[in-house]
Amino acid sequence: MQIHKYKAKSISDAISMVKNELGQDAMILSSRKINGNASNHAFEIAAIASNADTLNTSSGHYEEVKTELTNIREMIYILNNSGSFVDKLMVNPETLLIYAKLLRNGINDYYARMLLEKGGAFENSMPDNLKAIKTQTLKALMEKIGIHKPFEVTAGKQTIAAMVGTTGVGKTTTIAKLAAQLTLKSKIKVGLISIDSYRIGAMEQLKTYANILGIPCIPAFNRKDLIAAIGKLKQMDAIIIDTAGQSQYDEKRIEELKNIMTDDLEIQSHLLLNVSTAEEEMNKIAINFSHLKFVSYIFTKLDESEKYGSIINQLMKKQFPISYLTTGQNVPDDIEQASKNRIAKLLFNKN
Ligand SMILES: Nc1nc2c(ncn2[C@@H]2O[C@H](COP(=O)(O)OP(=O)(O)OP(=O)(O)O)[C@@H](O)[C@H]2O)c(=O)[nH]1
Ligand SMILES: [Mg+2]
Repeated sequence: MQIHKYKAKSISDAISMVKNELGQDAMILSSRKINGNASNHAFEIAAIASNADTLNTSSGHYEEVKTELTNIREMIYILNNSGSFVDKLMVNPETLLIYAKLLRNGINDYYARMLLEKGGAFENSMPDNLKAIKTQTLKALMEKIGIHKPFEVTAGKQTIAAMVGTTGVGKTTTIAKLAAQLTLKSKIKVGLISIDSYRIGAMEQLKTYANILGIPCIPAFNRKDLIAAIGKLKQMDAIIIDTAGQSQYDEKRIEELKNIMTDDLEIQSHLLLNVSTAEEEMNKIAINFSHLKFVSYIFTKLDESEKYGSIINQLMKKQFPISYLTTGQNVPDDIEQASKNRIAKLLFNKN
């Protein structure tokens, strides 16, 4: 396998030289800036031709090379389609790897650029190595996102939380996980209320969990019932309210729920979002459910996705913090209190 080296004034020129001489599928092994002078960058790329001779080693190695090749194609695509942003990326060429990783993770292009910018990745003073750029980008992310802890009990003050969201997003299961963890681990007294007059059996699901835990569970079909149920549970440290799943487009039903959980009851709603929901749809859900004045996001079903960009995109919008992440169907284990470190890992797609 022969390694060829190419030097050029810009990385795009160097890549063109590689493509011309070694073909479209040439594999780039490394790229580096060889002149620190800001006004006169020079780049060196090391590459090999991608013919069968170079790939006839073990199948493990072949797979590795194939992945690398896909990544290189993706980077060439990014370079060809980023307009003047390419110049910024090339101040520290390692930035390109991070940028590609963010986009692959489903991070919105706008936020990917913003985080890199805020992290100083385009500054000449930034050391051109992956670790330094990643650390700064993560720092930029951490400054942008907020964490909420709904059940940090302040002495004498009762917490009333409600889980709201679209059908099947995981509201009832999440309540069961939370009720179990709060009751068993945190020794917090929890009572449950179910506002679901739409689905036969909805109450039964919640009641089953409540019976196992030995905690109260009360149905409520209207505002009067809800006030009475809250009254019955006034000795509890926390009340968690389950609500019927709503379509984000069914404004009438969202309004109905708002008329049951009126502001004076001081209920803190949390909006559950499935991580696999497309960004545009997630935006609509957040906007339409905002009538319920939710105070945090709970992202569900992380175990069913390989990309977590949707979480970062939603949190970067900065309106609401995140409280929990759910990672599977097991009650009570598959739930985690969100933390900045956990979200930081998700940025680079580590679950
Ligand atoms: N894989 C996975 N499944 C989950 C998770 N959370 C909930 N589920 C599953 O999603 C399905 C729906 O969960 P529910 O808790 O009934 O959802 P819901 O939001 O209460 O549904 P409605 O009351 O019908 O609106 C069930 O099969 C749950 O086991 C999760 O984090 N990961
Ligand atoms: Mg439910």
